[in-house]
Amino acid sequence: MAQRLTRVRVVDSHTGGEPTRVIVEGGPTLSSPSMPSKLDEFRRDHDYIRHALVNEPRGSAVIVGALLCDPVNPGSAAGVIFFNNVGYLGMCVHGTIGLMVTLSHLGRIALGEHKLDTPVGTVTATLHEHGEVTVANVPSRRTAARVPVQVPGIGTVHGDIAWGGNWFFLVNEHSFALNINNIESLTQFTWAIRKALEENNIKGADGARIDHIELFSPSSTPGIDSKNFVLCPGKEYDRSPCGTGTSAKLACLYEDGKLQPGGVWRQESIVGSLFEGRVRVQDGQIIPIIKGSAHITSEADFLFHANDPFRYGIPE
Ligand code: PYC
Repeated sequence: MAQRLTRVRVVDSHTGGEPTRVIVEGGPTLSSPSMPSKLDEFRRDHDYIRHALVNEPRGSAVIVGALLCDPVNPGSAAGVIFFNNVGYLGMCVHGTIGLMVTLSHLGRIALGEHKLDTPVGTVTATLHEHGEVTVANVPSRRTAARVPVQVPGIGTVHGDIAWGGNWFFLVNEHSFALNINNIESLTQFTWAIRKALEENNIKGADGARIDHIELFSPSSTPGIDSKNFVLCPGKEYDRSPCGTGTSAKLACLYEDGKLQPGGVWRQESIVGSLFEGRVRVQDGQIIPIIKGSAHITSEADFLFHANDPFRYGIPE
């Protein structure tokens, strides 16, 4: 393989325990005119960079990467494409919170509102003091309620299908304790649901694959509305409450008449971190508003030596 990369600078952060790795120097320049076509270009021409940055030996299955690119809409500060161990995300709220705190750490943005273009729409992120960020996400919606799916070895599981910037299957009725000591069984259960959705051809709108599975239970902490466990596309679980998953949840709550504009939904993650969610209804669309915070964990230069057989990651 010809050497294509020599040095890439990244800044790492975590949002409620979920890591984000932002490429701040040395990444590819994408020349396509729209965000979906920039994503296609990244996937087609530079997928090895995704693989090299988030997978072993430099990364791990839990890391979400972010590539900054030129904005496509006048008034937007930047474009951003999020990626993970197996591919690309439509939108990522924990990643947006991490990105904002990273840009502030680098002195590239000031406190206040900034628009960011993503492959699935433009979001508005507001940087507050002390690493807090509010994200007005893409319009979210539920496309089907209480859909039954036959899960081998388990039986019928019911879930809502909703969009929050990625596609989610949201399950309220199950017998699992949402507890950090129970990660292995939660992963097996949600992975079995994910496979059953595929085998039964249960999809999001326009035949989209449902690649995130979300379980809910009441929280044991007073004042917190719910605790979740979210399985991400690459079989890792989200350490944060998952902002796009919380957006999908907010859309379901609004549709069920359980959350009105002005109300607050406090969503706890499986590791105990918190997002605060609200909805705004604009032109008949549900806009989820998610608030969380991020912390910078490192700055690094990744090196790609021509004699390193694993310089672009361990081949899949
Ligand atoms: O916060 O939207 C999110 C997210 C998606 C996947 C991991 N985190």
